Amino acid sequence: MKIVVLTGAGISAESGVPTFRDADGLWEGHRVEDVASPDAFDLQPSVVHRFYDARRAAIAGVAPNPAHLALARLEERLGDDLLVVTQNIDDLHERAGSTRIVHMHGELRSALCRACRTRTPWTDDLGDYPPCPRCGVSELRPDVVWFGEVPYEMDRIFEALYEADLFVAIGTSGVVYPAAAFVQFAAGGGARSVELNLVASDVSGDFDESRAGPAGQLVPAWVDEVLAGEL
Ligand code: BJW
Repeated sequence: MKIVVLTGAGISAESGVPTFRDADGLWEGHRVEDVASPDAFDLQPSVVHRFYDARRAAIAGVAPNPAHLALARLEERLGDDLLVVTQNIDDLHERAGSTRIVHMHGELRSALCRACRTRTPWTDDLGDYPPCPRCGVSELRPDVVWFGEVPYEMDRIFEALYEADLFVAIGTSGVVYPAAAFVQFAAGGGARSVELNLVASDVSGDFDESRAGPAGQLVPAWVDEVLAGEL
C-alpha cells in the first residue's frame, strides 16, 4: 500500500511549536500573512528576520513527539511506499528518524541567497546580514516558501499523490493552497483519505474519514492500525 502523509503545524504543537492560526498563532501582534510574504520581507526585512531567527533558535530546544515518532516507525516498515510531505519548516520529522520527507515550504535550518539562489544549511541568525558562503553577497533570506511563491518539489508530490492508495492529512487547517487541495488530487488518483486533526478543518468534508483529537494520540493509534493491516 502506497501512503502519502501531509503534515502541518498541528503535528508539532505538542512539541511546543506554536501553530499559525490557533489562539496563540499571532507573533508580536503580526498575522502570518504580515511576516510570510516577499513584500513583507522587502518592506521590513529586520522584522521578518527576527521572526525566523526566533523560530530557528526555538526549535533547537524542542523534541519530536509521539506523532513524529509513529511516522518514523511507519517508514521503517513501509520504506519507499511512504512519503511524508510536510508544510512545517522545523526538523522534527528528521529528528524522529524519518528520511523520506519533502519540506514543501522550505526549512528553518537553511538559507537562500537572493543573489546566486544557492541554498545553504544554516543554524545561526540571518538578521545580522551575513554574507553568502558561495558568492559573498549579504542577501541571505530564510529558505522558506512565502505566499505567492511556488512550493518545493511539486512534481514529486503530485506524482506521489496520483500513485497513492491512502492519503492522510495531520494537523493542518486546510486554508493554504496547494496543500489544501492535495486530498482532491489524491482522490482523483483513486486514494482513500483520512484526516487526523484536533478539530475538523476547513476541508474535512473532502476526506473519506475524519478523526478528531491530539496528533500525539491519534497518529500512533492510526499507525498501529496500518501496521496491523486493519486499513
Ligand atoms: C492540531 C493540534 C494537535 C493544533 N494535534 N492537530 C485564493 C484562493 C486559493 C489560493 C490562493 C488564493 N490567493 C492566493 C492563493 C495561493 C496561496 C494561498 O493558499 N493563500 C490562502 C491564504 C488563500 N498559496 C500560495 O501562495 C502558495 N503558493 C502557490 O500557490 O504557488 C502556486 C503554485 C502551486 C503549486 C504548483 C505551481 C504553482 C505558497 C504558500 C506558502 C505558505 N507559507 C507559509 C509560511 C512558510 C514558512 C513559515 O513556516 O513561516 O506556510 S504560511 C503558513 O501556513 C505556513 C504553513 O505551512 C501553512 C499552513 O498552515 P498549517 O500547517 O495548516 O497551520 P495552521 O496554524 O493553519 O493549522 C494548524 C492545524 O493544526 C489546525 O487545524 C489545528 O486544529 C490543528 N492542531 N494542535 C492535531 N495537538
